[in-house]
Amino acid sequence: MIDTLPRTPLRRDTTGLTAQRDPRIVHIGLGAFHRAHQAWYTQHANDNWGIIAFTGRSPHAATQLTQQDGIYTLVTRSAQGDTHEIIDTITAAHDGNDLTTLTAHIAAATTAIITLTITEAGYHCIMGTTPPTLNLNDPHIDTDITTLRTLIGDGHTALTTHERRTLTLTTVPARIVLGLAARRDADAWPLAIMSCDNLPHNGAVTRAAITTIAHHVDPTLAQWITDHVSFVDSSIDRITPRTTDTDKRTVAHDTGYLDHTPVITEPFSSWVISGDFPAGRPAWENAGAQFVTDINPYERRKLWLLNGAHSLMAYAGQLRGHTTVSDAMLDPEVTTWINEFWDEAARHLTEPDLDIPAYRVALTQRFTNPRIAHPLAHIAHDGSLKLAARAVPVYQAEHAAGRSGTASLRLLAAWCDHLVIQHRNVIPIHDPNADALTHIITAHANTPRELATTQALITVLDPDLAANTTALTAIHTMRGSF
Ligand code: CS2
Repeated sequence: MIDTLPRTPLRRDTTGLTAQRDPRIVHIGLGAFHRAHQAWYTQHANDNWGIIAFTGRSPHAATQLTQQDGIYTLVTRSAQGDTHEIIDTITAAHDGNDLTTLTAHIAAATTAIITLTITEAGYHCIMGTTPPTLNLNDPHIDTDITTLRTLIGDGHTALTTHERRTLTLTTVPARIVLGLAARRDADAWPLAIMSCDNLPHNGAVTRAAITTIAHHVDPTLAQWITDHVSFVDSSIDRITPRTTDTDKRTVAHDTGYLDHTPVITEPFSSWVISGDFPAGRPAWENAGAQFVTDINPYERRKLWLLNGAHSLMAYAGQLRGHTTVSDAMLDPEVTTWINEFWDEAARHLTEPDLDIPAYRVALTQRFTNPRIAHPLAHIAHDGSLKLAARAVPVYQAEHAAGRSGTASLRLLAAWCDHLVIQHRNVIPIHDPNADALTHIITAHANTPRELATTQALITVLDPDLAANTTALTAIHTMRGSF
């Protein structure tokens, strides 16, 4: 339908953009969130840094963006209306499977920072362990370590260029290890790697994933990484639902440009960063980024209050027939559960700078923006990882303080019910632990509401929690109450 609109193609020459940028950031995970967040901050840092972006899961994103010279429209959508801005910080977009190009850019002396938006699952770490641990039982990691050994490790053989080119690595941490090996060989400067994913201690998780793989391939490389790479923590925030075809038509209509890949986002945005950038960084503070020494309180506030409420709506809200965040917010039962969950979380977010009352008011406004159609089905993905960061720590803090943590456990009860209903409706479970979860539901097909089913599902999320009889009984009792 968009093709019926006679519009000027969105290209650098048609928009008159002439900015020359220094592409000193390599980004992996070219999705809408990166383009609404880090690319926007880099543009508003006003110091001409550019980004070479690689796709995470959908190579198509690179093709689309390349056809538009890397530029796109960012639509900031408030309850009152839309504003449009052309973002031009992405100087090149590549398929993340193109290991030759990725390796060359990671090794380039000009590269100062690698940023990541690869989702919680992309790190292949076991959630909730301190320190974070790479899941070495993950078959993708196992295969990638074997492949890397043929490329850079002790088992290195003289592969032909063709042989090297045909090898694949499916995990992002392994791809980065390959790039860092080339950087070491090129004697390039230290650099920073910064995760922009919703994980607690995301810098430490990234470090664990990358250095553990390197260690299993070539311990001297692991040491080089320890000495030369700074793993930066960041807490990121900007609600950015997927762009729909209707959005594309509206953008073409409103701007006069035919943009095949615009991004729709909310007015609010936040980026809290902690760590060193040994080869420099854009002045992101010019765009409002906050640099702090202790990121933990900010990280917890975001993960528990925003993401926790999102997950609650994704499970309980969908069970009650809602499809978007703003729909679910119109349901008083759902908002009561959110507020109860926020009360529990807020008891453990006591640093005065966090200003929890104002944060809660702002969140309510953001969630109720009726013009942002944020689908709950998408937020519901990867629950076994997300809830480990969003609900379990709040329960643990409540439990340690001698309280029941009922509101946090309700989230887990809603997740169990959601999984059973998905399976019943023949909707595949989207989760890195989907096989285990599906197996449990199938094995308990005649007794989906038995305590044993609840226990088996919660074991996938957190075995210690599943062994806590009081918590398990509370979760089980709340099942079926949505
Ligand atoms: C959401 C997040 O899909 C999800 O899990 O909770 O993507 C959320 O929209 C962002 O973290 C907002 O910054």
